[in-house]
Amino acid sequence: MALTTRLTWLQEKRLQNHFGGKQFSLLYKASVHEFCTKNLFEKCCNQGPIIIVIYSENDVTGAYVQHGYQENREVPIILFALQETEILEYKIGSHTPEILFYDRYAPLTVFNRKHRDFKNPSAGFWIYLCEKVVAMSSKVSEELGQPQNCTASFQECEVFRCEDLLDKRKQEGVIKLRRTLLSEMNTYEPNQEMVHQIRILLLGPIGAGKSSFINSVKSVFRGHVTNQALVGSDPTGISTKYRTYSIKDGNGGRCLSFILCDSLGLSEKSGLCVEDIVYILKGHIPDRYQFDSMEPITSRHPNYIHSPSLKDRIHCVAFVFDASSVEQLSPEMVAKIKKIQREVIKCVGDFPDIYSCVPVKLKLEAVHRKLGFVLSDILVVSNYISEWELNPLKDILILSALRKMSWAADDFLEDLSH
Ligand SMILES: Nc1nc2c(ncn2[C@@H]2O[C@H](COP(=O)(O)OP(=O)(O)OP(=O)(O)O)[C@@H](O)[C@H]2O)c(=O)[nH]1
Ligand SMILES: [Mg+2]
Repeated sequence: MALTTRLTWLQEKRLQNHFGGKQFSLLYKASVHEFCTKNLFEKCCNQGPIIIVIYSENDVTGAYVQHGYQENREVPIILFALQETEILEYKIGSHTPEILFYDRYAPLTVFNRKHRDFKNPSAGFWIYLCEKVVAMSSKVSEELGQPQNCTASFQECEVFRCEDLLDKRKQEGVIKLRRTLLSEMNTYEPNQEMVHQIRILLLGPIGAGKSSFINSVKSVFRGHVTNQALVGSDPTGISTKYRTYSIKDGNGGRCLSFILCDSLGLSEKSGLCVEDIVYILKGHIPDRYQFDSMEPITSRHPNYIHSPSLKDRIHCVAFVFDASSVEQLSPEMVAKIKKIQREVIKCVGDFPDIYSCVPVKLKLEAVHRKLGFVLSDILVVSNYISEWELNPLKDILILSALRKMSWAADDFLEDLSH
């Protein structure tokens, strides 16, 4: 299921303005990541300020955690209720954000300790994530305009990272850089004029964000958020066909000089087979080819490209990883990726591989440690997944990644021409 918020556009804008002009990025959604506090804290730890939103039948309530969730650190928490015309709030002072959550599976002693530790018991606001119940003390109910001693079941819980909007000077700088990058990629022409368009293949584990990256690139050039490639979460992979996407300048404009190629995700047991990767790299696999994770393509396939030319080949490979789970890649997956990397080097040459991840700087080190690639080749992007509008900062990351990929393809073409 795609990670999209339940907040309406208006609700999101009102909350963003209320908490000082923030930008929201959805980190956790209970119906996707399970109603489980462990998952919630894993996704939301060290992300800076966060906002927790609880959706009950008639109400939207929640908590704004100004300094974010850091394990066992006390931070100011503001409870809120989103009303028709206003947002009611109640500051409960400094607490560890864990104080808000009670997991059914936590031993009773933890629950008791939590309540005893709560310095201001009148400020009670408890989210029973597993049971989908939110409870408030009478003081909180009163302050938030809720029925007295309110205990309500809820359907959804979402947590967003809240980023500060930039001041005017920085904003202008970002917009200028975005314009420069956009024009650079709009006018980009492959090195050596050996091909008209470079082909960039995205590889990575199932659910890493390959198709979302393609949608993000398309959105940047189209000028509004668009979702052509199917995205979502499915253990066996959402994208099962080989798809090549041309990128157009604006709506229906000319095709730009790069094609992004999407494939079936990698997985320990099934997923994309290494043999098929070699066929893709050499240009034998046609657009819309339906992968079979048990058997690679053969030359008997009706659309098999028998004599691929340079334009059909892959000129750059970008590995995509989800930064929130890159540390948990299994040894089998790491071994598979390293094997693929060796194949890529054999077929495409020894040019830098590009790694795209969501924006958590520390993660770069983790990817570097785990897979052994040069830090400068690891790029950070944040895809358009639940946004309503384009964001120049996101665009800069996406365009910079694309620019680096085009440089890598140029290096490859230059190598061939010597
Ligand atoms: N928070 C966050 N979530 C993302 C980002 N990019 C993708 N996602 C989410 O990750 C999930 C998988 O994204 P996809 O783009 O379908 O991933 P994929 O690699 O194409 O997956 P398969 O086709 O199944 O192999 C979706 O729920 C996306 O909303 C991102 O930059 N940030
Ligand atoms: Mg996909």
